[in-house]
Amino acid sequence: MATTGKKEQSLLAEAFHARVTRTHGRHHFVTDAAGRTFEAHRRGKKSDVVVGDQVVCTAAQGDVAAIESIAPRRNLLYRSDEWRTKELASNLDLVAVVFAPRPAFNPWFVWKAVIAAKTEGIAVLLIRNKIDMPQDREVMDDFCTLMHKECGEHVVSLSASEQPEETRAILEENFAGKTVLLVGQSGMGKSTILNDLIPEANARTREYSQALNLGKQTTTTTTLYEACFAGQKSSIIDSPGFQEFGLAHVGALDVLRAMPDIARHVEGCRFYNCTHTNEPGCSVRKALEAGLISQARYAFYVEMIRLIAEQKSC
Ligand SMILES: Nc1nc2c(ncn2[C@@H]2O[C@H](COP(=O)(O)OP(=O)(O)OP(=O)(O)O)[C@@H](O)[C@H]2O)c(=O)[nH]1
Ligand SMILES: [Mg+2]
Ligand SMILES: [Zn+2]
Repeated sequence: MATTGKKEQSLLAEAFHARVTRTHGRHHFVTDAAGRTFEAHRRGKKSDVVVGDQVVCTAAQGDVAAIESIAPRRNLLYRSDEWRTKELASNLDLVAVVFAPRPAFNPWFVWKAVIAAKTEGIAVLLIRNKIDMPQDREVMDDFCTLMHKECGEHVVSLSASEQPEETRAILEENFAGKTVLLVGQSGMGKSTILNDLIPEANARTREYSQALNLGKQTTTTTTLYEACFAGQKSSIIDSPGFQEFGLAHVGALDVLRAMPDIARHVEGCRFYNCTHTNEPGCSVRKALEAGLISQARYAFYVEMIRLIAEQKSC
């Protein structure tokens, strides 16, 4: 991403609208409607800028613009634990959750990402990557069937490194006209997917075993890239992988709303405020016993509810 030259900087004298395309500590980068990219600092000491934000900038000192204000966000995807909140990106049309058999398949990560996105009202696409790998094939097949059939999620399967053309065809169709955030654990292939779709991005990718040995992700900053898919302006945001999708900010209703495979059985519970964990006369547990709900999904649900109850009692 090139910053602008001297000539264009004179244009900064006037206030202008732009979108935040990268943040790195207190250094931000914004791109205006004409596609020009500037470094920009937030006015004052605020550190509330997130990739995807629509902002108004003015010229500050030298060749750095000043972010004066942030437009109200349509949505903000974030994760959180007891102590802190980590914003991922804002104003999204789609959260694409990337998972693969290696370095490690973790269904709970995917399920949590789905809850986080749905809590913010953002659509989800599940991307099963590395279908060329033989490991855990059946487990992954069952997982995808469950997510599609029982949870109504849209799942696509691809091999970003081995079949870049097919990957591009599948994803261009799903990403056209949208601002899409790629999320997933480190090494799942997010940056490889980005490079398939936008070769100019030239994002760094790395053998995950190496990456994990070093104990850090290959991608270190969240960055938005613009593209044109199917004749429509589209954006892809690549983000650094992380291991745990903390959901300290969600409530029991958010969890249930994002889990239709459980929620469809709640009618008929004896108690109107049934948590579906241990109450008598619970129709969710009845459905579980009848084999209508996946044991793994139910165990996940119970753990989410337990964590929420634990936070409330603190
Ligand atoms: N076998 C196989 N390997 C893949 C595939 N896609 C990506 N990889 C490899 O997986 C490794 C990790 O890919 P990256 O794209 O760097 O993963 P990432 O999700 O961006 O990782 P972070 O930036 O650390 O979050 C690289 O060695 C890729 O070549 C695939 O479809 N099949
Ligand atoms: Mg990456
Ligand atoms: Zn119940």
